[in-house]
Amino acid sequence: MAYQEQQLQEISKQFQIYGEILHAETFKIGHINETYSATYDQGGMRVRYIHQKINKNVFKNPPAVMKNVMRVTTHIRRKLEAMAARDITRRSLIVIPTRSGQSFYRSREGEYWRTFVFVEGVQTFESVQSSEQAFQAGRAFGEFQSLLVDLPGGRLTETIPNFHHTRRRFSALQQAIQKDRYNRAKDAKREISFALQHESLVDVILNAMAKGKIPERITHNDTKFNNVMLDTLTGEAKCVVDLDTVMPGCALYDFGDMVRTTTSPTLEDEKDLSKVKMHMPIFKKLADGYLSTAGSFLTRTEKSLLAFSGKLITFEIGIRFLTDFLSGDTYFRIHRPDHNLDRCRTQFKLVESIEQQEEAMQQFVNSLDGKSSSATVGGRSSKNP
Ligand code: GN1
Ligand code: MG
Repeated sequence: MAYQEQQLQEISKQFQIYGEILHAETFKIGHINETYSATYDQGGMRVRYIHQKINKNVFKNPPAVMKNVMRVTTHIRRKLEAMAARDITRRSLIVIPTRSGQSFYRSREGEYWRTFVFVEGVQTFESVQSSEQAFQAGRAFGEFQSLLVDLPGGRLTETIPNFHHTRRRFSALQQAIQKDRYNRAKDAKREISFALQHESLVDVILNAMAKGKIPERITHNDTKFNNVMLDTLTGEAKCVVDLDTVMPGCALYDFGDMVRTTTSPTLEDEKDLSKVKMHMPIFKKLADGYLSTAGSFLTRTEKSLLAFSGKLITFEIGIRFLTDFLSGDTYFRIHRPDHNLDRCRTQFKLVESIEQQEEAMQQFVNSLDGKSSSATVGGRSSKNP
């Protein structure tokens, strides 16, 4: 994925930017979209914008993605304005329209591009540096969910249907194992057996939702720690980014992905598995942060499954990496051979670490809700479903 300067020059002209592009560089290396930061001369000032190409292989309907993003960002901005909040342009993404007033530009080649205001004075991290950062992430994603509880205008589009449908993710893995198109199953025997042994996890939240015990909410669905921008000076969470998967979902999936990406202060593809461990003090701060903003609207059942959700989503992302490894690495961008297998191993190691500490995690979660016994859903212990 080489950076094509000329192409970006062309793209930049499509948007309502009152400046001349000076230079651009590849920005965050996510697994899916292509992202560039571009510096412009705007009336003698240097101003930056983000240009991003939407991955059509993953997002089949980019206009629907952008419609969701517009609805969500506009609503959040209005609410922040109504609260007379400060620093609003650093607290929610701002989409720059095209010259014809659209939220995205479709190039001649049929590629979809969008542009955001570059938020200055913030940093993102690939792994947590302190438990306070986990608190900030929890607070920011909880606030994001809470600002969207009253989004008007009907249900958001499911930009990737069944995104966190863990049963379907599990079935996809079973199929990939069966096909073994690249003859890679032999290299992932332990991971495959770990995955198959954990099948009982996959229906717990789905069943609770199907029975109406857990409500559908508007959720972010990709609450990786590197999707929170922290103020460089104060460390405070300013803005959550990567809104492509904001859609109807389950609040627990968001919390679960925060557990996955904050409680072990290691990279997602850490090869030294002895370093991969769920840190209880970080989990506590994360839960405190999340409940400080989401606590008021979450139900008791949702709260009772917070610890479990961490295990589930870590497992889910682990099986997605494993499926992609077995299927020839067509979904997640890789940077070395076996990268998806390494990512899977890291996730499964974290699942094990969560299992070892799950009782303590559950006790902590219960104590937050003023309860002492392990919560149950559908008559089953949530810590050992
Ligand atoms: C993908 O591209 P990125 O890094 O924002 C993926 C998430 C995974 C994540 C794992 C649309 O997110 O679901 O949790 O990788 N996004 C999509 O790092 O599939
Ligand atoms: Mg993403």
